[in-house]
Amino acid sequence: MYSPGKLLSIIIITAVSSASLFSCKPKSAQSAISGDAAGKVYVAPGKYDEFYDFVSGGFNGQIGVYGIPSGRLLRIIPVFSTHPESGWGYSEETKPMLNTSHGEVPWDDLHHIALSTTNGEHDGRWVFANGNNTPRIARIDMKSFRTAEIIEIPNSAGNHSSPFITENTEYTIAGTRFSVPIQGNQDVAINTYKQNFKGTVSFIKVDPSSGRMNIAFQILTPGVNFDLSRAGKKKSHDWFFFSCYNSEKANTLLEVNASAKDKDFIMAVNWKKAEEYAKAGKGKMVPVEYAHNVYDEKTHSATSTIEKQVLLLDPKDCPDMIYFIPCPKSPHGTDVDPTGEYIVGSGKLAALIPVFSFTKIQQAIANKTYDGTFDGFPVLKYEAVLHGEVKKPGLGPLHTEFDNDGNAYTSMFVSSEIVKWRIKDVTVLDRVPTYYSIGHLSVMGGPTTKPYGKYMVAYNKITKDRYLPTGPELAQSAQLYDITGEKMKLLLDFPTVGEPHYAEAIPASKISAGSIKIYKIEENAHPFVSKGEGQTKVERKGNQVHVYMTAIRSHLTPDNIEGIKVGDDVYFHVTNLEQDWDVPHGFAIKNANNAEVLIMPGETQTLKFKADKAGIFPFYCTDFCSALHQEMQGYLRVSPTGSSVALSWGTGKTNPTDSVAKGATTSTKN
Ligand code: K7E
Ligand code: CUA
Repeated sequence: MYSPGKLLSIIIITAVSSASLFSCKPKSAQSAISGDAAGKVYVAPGKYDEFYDFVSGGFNGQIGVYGIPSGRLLRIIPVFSTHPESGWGYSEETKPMLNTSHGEVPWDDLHHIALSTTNGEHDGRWVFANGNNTPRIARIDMKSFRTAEIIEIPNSAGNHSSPFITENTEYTIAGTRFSVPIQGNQDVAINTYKQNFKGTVSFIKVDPSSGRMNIAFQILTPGVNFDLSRAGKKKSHDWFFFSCYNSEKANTLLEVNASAKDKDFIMAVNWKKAEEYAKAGKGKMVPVEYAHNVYDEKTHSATSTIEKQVLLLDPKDCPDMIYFIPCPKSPHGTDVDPTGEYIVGSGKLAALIPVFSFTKIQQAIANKTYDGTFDGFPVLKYEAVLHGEVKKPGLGPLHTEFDNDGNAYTSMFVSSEIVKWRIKDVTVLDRVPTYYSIGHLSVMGGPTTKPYGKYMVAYNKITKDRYLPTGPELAQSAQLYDITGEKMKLLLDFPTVGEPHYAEAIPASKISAGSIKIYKIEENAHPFVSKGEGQTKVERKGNQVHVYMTAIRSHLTPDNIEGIKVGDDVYFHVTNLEQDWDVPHGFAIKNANNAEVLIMPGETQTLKFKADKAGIFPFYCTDFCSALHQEMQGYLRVSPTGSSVALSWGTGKTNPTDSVAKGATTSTKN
């Protein structure tokens, strides 16, 4: 408890210190652009970009895909948020993807991207992304640019230090930003934090051929806040590093109370050892509930399964698995260089950047060069594991990326700049302003064992005067830099969708050739598919009506449907019969409490419509697919409950009610 006087002084200190935490504007706001900048980012009409950049959308819950160096937005991939443009989360097939142990959660806060790697290099297969709020990890297929799987993380809250991956994508991981009561009675007083709140880090196994995720094990940890993490590489392959703040274990006014200590920690986990302990039966299966949602490209449908248990390792039973490394002042990013030897901790409030040596960490462990314990875990002696400190780098270091020449690039939130420094002798080489308040940054291939370098992108938190005003909210922004020379050079500003956090770019050549163009209609195993207009029909099952519909330029079959009654649920199962690239059809119906569905060639998607009033309800194709797209339309007749209008349907007949319940379909020719 604080005395009123002390509390007041804390508040004053907070006010003063937070003022300095707000970013300061770089002095020369109009940046020096060299004459050749435009040429370096110009991608001529009809030409392709060199890199795909997968950019987190933050609070929009999606991923934006941009071309680099042009900064052109190529695609938005819906992940944790419903997306009316494509019907993601609105179609019957995709609704299960957003299911959780708490039912449908149609939004999340997506911060981090991890592209799958083999031997530490991009393999062009999957993109992993985290949902912060309702802990989840998604896997996106780079062939289809679609979310293929979402797994909920139990025993977790605020899944922020996620979904970083090991070198061969053996695991993707999830660490709790919020510690919470884990297992047992969770209805406890918040001020019992120190006794009752714990963290966990989860290791999610990724099947090497299918990409399927499964929670292999979780590790119970002290009740700190895990912020970020990175796997080791090469010599440090077996290790994972998690930055944590709030080692004070405060549960209120963290702004002050979690900044009390001079140092927090990076937690080093020997995951190989953890794997062995798990295999040796050291863990305990504990009851949980979490959703595991998988999208099947053959049935064009997702399933959601609620899983009931998870393997929890208590480090008390698993010696030599976890060590704590002191790290100044609430570290945010913890980043591992391409050689795997250096681990960079970025203390948000620190005036220097510590660089730790993996070799020294191993020596300190072997020699037990400890500096006491934290919650019973050995704390390695700071000086013993330190490679060096980058002195006076700037204010508010957040994240570090690397090139292939032994240099590191650290984003400085408070002083709004990127600082380039040499790892070998921790010497600052160059600095460039960012506009403004940079969060993450991304060097092409920066987190791999062989960074491509060439470009670096800053993802900024504030844009202020960089774009035309658009009311109270301004464009989110990224900035592209040329890093081929000794000096970093600003090339381009480009707005992004949502709030960008981490992003990762991959050479276009690693993905573009494998990109799916169509789904083969003969492989369509959707239970309500119509593989030709001859298979279209309308079936009533109680008050459910299933419309087996097809779409092909430029008509829907059937396009006249009668015999629907108020109170019916009508399911439009629309199959796109096209087998040409880039010919989707859309489907929407007047007054549906729903979005459209957008159906790719060869695919089936279902829109549910509740018939709640009698009348005529027009439907149409929403995607301008041909010269006669505007004619791609039809009518649904809804009659009062108990009406005797028979179920009938067809396309190309003037009076479908003539064809009674058998529903002889007369289609126009293919
Ligand atoms: Cu934006 Cu990675 Cu959530 Cu730093 S975190 S900025
Ligand atoms: Cu099909 Cu427009």
